[in-house]
Amino acid sequence: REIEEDLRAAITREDELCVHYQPQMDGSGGGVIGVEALLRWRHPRRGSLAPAAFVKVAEESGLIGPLTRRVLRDACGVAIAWPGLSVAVNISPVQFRSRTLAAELIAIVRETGARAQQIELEVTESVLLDNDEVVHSTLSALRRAGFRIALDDFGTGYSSLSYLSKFKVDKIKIDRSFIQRLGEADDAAAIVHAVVRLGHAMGLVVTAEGVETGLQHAFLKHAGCNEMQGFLFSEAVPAAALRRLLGRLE
Ligand code: G
Ligand code: G
Ligand code: MN
Ligand code: NA
Repeated sequence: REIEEDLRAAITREDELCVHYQPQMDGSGGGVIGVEALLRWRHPRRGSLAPAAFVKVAEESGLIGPLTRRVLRDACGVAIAWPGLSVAVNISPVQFRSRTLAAELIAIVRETGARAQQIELEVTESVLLDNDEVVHSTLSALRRAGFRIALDDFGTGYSSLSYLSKFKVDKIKIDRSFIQRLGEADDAAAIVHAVVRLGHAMGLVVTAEGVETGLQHAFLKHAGCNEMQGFLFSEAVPAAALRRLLGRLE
């Protein structure tokens, strides 16, 4: 496939793939506590591509590993430049089939000189559904190395919830579909309240994604949500623009 060939080439180049960073805010208004790394591809002919257009191709063609290593290296640079921030990196469920994932990620952090304690790995619920020994040992090895684990898009998978007691994670990120329906549908408010309580009862940090309005922000703050991320605060920006953005959000 054409896009696969282009992606293979882009990974070896400096200028096409770039990592943008979206700030994550302290829920009670204490400013920026972290950023999430989000990949962008400036395709020579197709223009700027969002991950939705190429992450699946990367997963199917074995390129997701090299792509993630590149994102993590960049993220480690940001972590070193901003010692007070946590830096989140998305890991594809496909990558958990590899027995060498933990060792690879640990090696990159060591090479760059970043601290794993500053890096958060975002994984989706589907990863934990395969209650399998590889996933279990990978997640334990990563946590032992100091990485924090966040459950991304929480509530959209087949949430059996039993996995929450089988796998130790640090954070849940409530999917933006629930946040977007706050104020429109009573069930969304009930679900958000329940997830915040569930998370806190299990000693987890609870983040809301896709916060776009002041009303959503106020609701989430009142509900006790610990962290928030969304266009209300900022979209993802290039690392070079972070200094100015963080200054503005202080
Ligand atoms: O960045 P957007 O704004 O379009 O992201 C869309 C989706 O792509 C999200 O689900 C996000 O988790 C995923 N995504 C963004 N960057 C990466 C990445 O570096 N690796 C993986 N596996 N997914 C990513
Ligand atoms: O699945 P993942 O959480 O990693 O997705 C991050 C995606 O969400 C990125 O595509 C990012 O651009 C997008 N995003 C971030 N904030 C908002 C928001 O406030 N509203 C919407 N609609 N999308 C957002
Ligand atoms: Mn994410
Ligand atoms: Na998400």
